[in-house]
Amino acid sequence: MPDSVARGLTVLEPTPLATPHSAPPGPPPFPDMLWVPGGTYRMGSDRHYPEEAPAHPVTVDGFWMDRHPVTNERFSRFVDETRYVTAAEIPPDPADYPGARPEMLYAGSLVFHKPPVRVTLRDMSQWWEFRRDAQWRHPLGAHSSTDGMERHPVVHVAYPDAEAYARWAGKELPTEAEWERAARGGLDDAEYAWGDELTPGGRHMANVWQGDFPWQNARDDGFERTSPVDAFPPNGYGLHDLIGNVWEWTTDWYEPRHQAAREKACCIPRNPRGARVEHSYDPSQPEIRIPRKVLKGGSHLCAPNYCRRYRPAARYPEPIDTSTCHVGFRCIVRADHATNATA
Ligand SMILES: [Ca+2]
Repeated sequence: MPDSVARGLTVLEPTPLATPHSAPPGPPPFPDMLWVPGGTYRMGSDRHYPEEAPAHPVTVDGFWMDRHPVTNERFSRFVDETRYVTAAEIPPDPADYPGARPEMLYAGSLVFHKPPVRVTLRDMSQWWEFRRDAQWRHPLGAHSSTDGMERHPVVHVAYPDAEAYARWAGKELPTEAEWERAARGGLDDAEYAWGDELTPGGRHMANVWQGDFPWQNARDDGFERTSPVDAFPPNGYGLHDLIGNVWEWTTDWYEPRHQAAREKACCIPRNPRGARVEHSYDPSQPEIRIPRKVLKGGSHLCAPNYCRRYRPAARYPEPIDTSTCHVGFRCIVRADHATNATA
């Protein structure tokens, strides 16, 4: 009998969900991929920024995830083999940007520069500069290179660039729910990927910003800008750098709140895929119809005085055409597709 009886009413018991791949169905499909067990966890947070709320249960199936963000070394191999040209190297079509300033309609990318004095935190143009010579090979502009940064995450990649890489690699990009499941590392109620303290015992667990953003970077964690992808300890699933260093693209369209919590087991979203594309446009720029994806993980520019988004629940909208010096990505392989993958 599937039913239980309470106060004379017949109440249907929820049908147990099939086990969502809690254990890996086989060996990893590629080197440097680790298993993230499927299951139900609380996604989001009610204790921080409003876009993270409400915290709500979701279920995701298990999957393999890259141990760390895609590095310059790996991205270079992709470009060498495919001759791929990234968005930052292609001038934008003016038709897509009505009213855009002419200086923005060139190939290029956004580079952080540290202002020499304290500035208002309400004006991002005080620390973001659109550079016509910035791209993944030249992260700070033409004068810079990635020499010696082979193990740093690739940056200045727009969403289509990340997708193209994933296709080439035989992998996929994660959903927000998958990414957050991975970042929590099994500590589902913790604030951080490693527990409830930002720097347990004074130890820096991720590359973020110490000091007064954006003009004083104390570099207590050892890094002013990006860092090698395994410079900090892994989380409970063995994954490095989900928090800090660079933001990471997910496949979800952004909307400024999570869906309301549905606590009944029958109604918990399974493998949610985010909002609808038409909900993702920036309401403060209605003339620009560039949809926005969810970024996760925070970056080396996240600071306690400005952007405390170095937590698994944190999220940020990014237009799919935008690239910067602090956004990268990593890939996954879902269990269903692993049998088709080749090493
Ligand atoms: Ca740092």
